[in-house]
Amino acid sequence: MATLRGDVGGLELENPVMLAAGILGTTGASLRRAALAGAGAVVTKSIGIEPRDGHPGPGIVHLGVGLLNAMGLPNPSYREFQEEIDIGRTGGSPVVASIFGSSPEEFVEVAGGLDADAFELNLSCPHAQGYGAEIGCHPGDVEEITRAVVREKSVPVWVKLTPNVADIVALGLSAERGGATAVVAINTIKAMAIDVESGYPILGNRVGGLSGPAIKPVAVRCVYDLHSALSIPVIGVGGISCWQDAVEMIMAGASGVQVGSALSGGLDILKSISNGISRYLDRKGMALADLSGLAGRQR
Ligand code: RRO
Repeated sequence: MATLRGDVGGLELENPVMLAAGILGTTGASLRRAALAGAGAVVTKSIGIEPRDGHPGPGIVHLGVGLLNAMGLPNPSYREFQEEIDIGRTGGSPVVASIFGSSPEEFVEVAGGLDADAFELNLSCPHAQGYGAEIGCHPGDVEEITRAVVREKSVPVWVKLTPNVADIVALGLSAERGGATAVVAINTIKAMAIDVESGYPILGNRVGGLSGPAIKPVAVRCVYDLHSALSIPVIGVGGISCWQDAVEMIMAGASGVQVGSALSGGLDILKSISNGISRYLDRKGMALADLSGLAGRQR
């Protein structure tokens, strides 16, 4: 079968199919399980300075088209998380620490307090006051925070971008200017669901972020636009639930993909996606590098 080994965002991976942030990334045991199930790299749940319980529940609801969540950045603080990263690493795949903060100083403190194979800066959570997209929608803040973490760490720094803006490319260019190794697109799309019997918003936080199949075309477009404009690699995430979705994201310009919501069907999806990509490459007589950004080269 065609090899999928290669560089993704500054990490040498066995395959480019990764565990996305937020799903199964809360404990070392679940990070390890995802790695053993075939993830080329695993991304942790976003970690910050202080412990947080997150938003009041319900925090997640299955809609017909995907998942709507407003977990609200629950995490034990970076001071309690290194052991989980170390356990996660025993799965044999690189562990990427997703981190958040409200300022460059907070990002630097969290990054400085953790030893991981790479960092993914969460500048895109759509429903956390003072964090995520509230900062990450300002190109100047994205650049400043990225630069601060890049100065602090010698491992790859990825920046996860919000699609909830008119111009995601401007944010990607800011991350690139700040020295990011790669950008990750996209976080969830700001959304809402209402229970029609009671008239109440379903989520405890009222609004949240939509993931799953409904957002894949948005993610593909964002990856395509970013790949066309940036010199650094783009990692694609959003609604990938089968190998065809991954191939499409790679054709849009992704050099790696992350899988999140689809894992609610089990971890086997990770291997099934990477095996599907390999078989597709064999059938087409192509290498992975031929596939990346193919859509932008077709005329
Ligand atoms: O914790 C969350 O509610 C959350 C985060 Br940190 C994120 O980045 N994206 C999302 O949809 N939810």
